[in-house]
Amino acid sequence: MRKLISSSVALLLVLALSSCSGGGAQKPDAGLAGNEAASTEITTAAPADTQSGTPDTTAVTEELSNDMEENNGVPSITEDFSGNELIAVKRGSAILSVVQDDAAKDGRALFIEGRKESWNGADYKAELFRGNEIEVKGSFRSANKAVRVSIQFNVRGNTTYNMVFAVNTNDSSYTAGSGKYTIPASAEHIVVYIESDELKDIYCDDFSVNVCGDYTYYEEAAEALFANTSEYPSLRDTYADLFRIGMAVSPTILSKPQYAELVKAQCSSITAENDMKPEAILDYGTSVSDLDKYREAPAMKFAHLNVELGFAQENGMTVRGHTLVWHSQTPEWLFYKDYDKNGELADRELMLKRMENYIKGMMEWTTENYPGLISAWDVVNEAADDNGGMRKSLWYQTIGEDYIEKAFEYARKYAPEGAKLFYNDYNSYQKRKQEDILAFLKPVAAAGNIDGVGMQSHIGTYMSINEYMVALKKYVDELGVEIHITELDIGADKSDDWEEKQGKYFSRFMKKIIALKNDGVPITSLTLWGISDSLSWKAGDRPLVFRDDLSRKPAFDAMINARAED
Ligand code: 9MR
Repeated sequence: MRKLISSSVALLLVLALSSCSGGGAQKPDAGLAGNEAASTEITTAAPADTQSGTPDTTAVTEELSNDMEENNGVPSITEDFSGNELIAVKRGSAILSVVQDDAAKDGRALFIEGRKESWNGADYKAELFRGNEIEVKGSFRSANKAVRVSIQFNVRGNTTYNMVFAVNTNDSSYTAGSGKYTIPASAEHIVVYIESDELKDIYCDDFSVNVCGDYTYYEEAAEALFANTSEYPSLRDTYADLFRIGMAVSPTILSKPQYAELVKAQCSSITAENDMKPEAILDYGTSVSDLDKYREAPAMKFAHLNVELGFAQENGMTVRGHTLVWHSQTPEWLFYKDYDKNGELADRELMLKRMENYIKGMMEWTTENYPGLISAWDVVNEAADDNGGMRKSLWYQTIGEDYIEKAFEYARKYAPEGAKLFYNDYNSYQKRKQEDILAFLKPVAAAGNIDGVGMQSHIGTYMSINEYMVALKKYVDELGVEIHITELDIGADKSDDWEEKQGKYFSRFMKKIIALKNDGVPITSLTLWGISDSLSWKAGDRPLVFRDDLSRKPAFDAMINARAED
């Protein structure tokens, strides 16, 4: 038997068949009130405009319906590639075929070639699995270091991408992997797909998607309702006498009244989650159109910034300018002499000019159009290498190890009065990483060119709060700077009472922050990296303070209540 749920909650049958090991009782109405236990992640891999468009859900319904008839009404995708028919369809530029492959179990495998972007690969349409926990399995061989199986779907008009599992691959033999994932009942256009960060070919054998536990059939996506947030206490007001409260936002978020109202009520600061990064600002077409004009000063585009900066201005908020000099989300062409990745890297002098002109351009445009709005700039982001020392980024390779000093020197030169200059990094509470950061920031501090350290704080309930607080204070003591907590999210564990545990952790974390502030440690801003769990870049860890329907998690109440006792 199976259970049918349409958006009006008409239901039929419940099914006993469990095709996924470890499957337990389901939450059939998860998501009807928008309170999905979703675990989604917006990956960095695919710019929104290059993701494959809306999947053809009619086709999947037919394909899977046939399969369901043979499987007591439970959808199931199983491909061993023994025939020539494929359930998989190409994703992006990938080309799919079934090939003979001696390394494969039955000598045949799916071959994925022609991949031009990391998200290119093979799609499996998975609409009928809506609202259910699924288990995905597959075996892969590839010269890429790893192959990932991910899921994509839309909820409330936002597309989310999340990893289901990844396997480390090698070119000679197959490596099997599997992962489970609970798809929200309000999800639409659901696709499970094979991808890889590297672009080499991928072989896949024995791919399957099965339901864990009892199957519930959702005829259509459950309506994704929002909670009424208008009566919530305000973080902005609660912390007004201590520090600013911010959130990372995007134009999509701000275009939806429910999100925008919440941001207005809760925040005194925002950070553009992606729009102020070099890849959003630099204009390749114009830069290469006239090399004589743009060689030293790459062309820049700003119009899109009006959404986020305009919103902040209208609502009396400040903005953290994130970020100027970063190894990531900075187009590679910027580092080549003629902006041509097949040509020579630019030399130090040329890159210094480009860096200076880029920083100047950002400061000038924002000051002219939004005077006084940007309260802080993340001048350099993530320059410390996870394995120690400085990251050998293209900035480092082209300019040398004083590129950080230079970036701050230029930032100071062009920053308007009052705009603070920050270094921003993740895991910056870890001892070894902190030593590296302090080492390269000391000359910057000595030159008087840095005002603050941003502790990103993508953490989890495993982290030692004490270690974090000691590190925070050390930045202040050794560099004479102020502190912004710039990207706070606290991943939850997988236990049944994860929300309560996470709430308690938020409570302990915030109480310590408040205590430090009350002791005179200059913590001047705290920004949450997003609004609701499914929209977080780390959605699988459900790290934020609002659920997807914007109902408040214990973490939100913990942030409010932490002030009651100080
Ligand atoms: O949240 C951002 C996500 O939407 C982007 O895809 C990703 C790309 O790198 O960047 C995320 O934000 C990062 C921030 O800019 C710097 N610190 C780490 C954040 C999470 O990856």
